[in-house]
Amino acid sequence: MLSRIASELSKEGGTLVLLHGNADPDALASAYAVQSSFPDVTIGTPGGLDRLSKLLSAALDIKSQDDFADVRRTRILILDTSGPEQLDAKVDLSNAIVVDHHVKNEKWSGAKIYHVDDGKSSCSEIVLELLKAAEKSVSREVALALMYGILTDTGYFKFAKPGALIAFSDLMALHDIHMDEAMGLIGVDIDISERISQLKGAQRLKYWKIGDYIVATSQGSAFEASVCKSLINLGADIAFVGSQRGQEFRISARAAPALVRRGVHLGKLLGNVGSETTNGGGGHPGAAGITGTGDVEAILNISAEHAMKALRELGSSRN
Ligand SMILES: [Mn+2]
Repeated sequence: MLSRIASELSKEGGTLVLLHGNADPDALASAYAVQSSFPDVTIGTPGGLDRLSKLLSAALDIKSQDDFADVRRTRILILDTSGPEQLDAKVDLSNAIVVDHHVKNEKWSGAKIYHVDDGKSSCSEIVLELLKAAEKSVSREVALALMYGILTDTGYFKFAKPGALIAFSDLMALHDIHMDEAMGLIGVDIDISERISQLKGAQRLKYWKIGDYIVATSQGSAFEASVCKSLINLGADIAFVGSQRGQEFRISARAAPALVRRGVHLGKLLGNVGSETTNGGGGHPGAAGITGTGDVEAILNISAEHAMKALRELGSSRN
């Protein structure tokens, strides 16, 4: 299948690569590797690039375009996109090659070629195999991009399948790329005002111990979600960070992933706090928020009470 895709991409007329909306580094790295290896490849991003992809594109000077209406190419190659609804563009599937690592999706069955390998942690690994099948050499820049795609799609190897580590180590060895270079490819420096908010959040921290668990609250004036994450990194299991603006308050909440796996749902929890206090709360299991009118300290305390009750019901032991 991969050698058939390689021979299609080598034919005349060029290829328009399309990526899912808010394209992530795995998608962009995959497209860049194809662009560097096959003739006349344009990268189209109908739904734009996400924050990290913008940094990756700046770091490696990867050219892509949101608007490709004027681009005339013989074939379309869709990468890293789990379904047509993720594409933000209408395409003629009968002329499209789809390469993906998500679960097989019947909606792609109309494609000219559909290569899906959900045994892979990233699309970058599949594209690396494609380049090998086509006997293309992998430049240092392409290697770095694919490594970054693998890193970000596996949560820095936390969710990596064995193949991701093998592909990554092959790329390291190929160009003598060290781990710190691959990991530091994108400078995600946190702005000083955000770091000061995190430090102030730690300064104003209150916490409660419930068995083996810790619930923390804090107050600030900005970056509530980022302060929450830093409190979780400091050791809290659940963190609530709020700010007051006149009569209005805003609170962000985060829970450690292990607690989410045990059934804690902060979105529901803050939904309950909201209906008790006639404010609007909700969100995901591990990340939620509540906004409204009232005293932020009072709402933080009520939220912490709810969290402590949830933890007691869970049983106080981590195991
Ligand atoms: Mn991916």
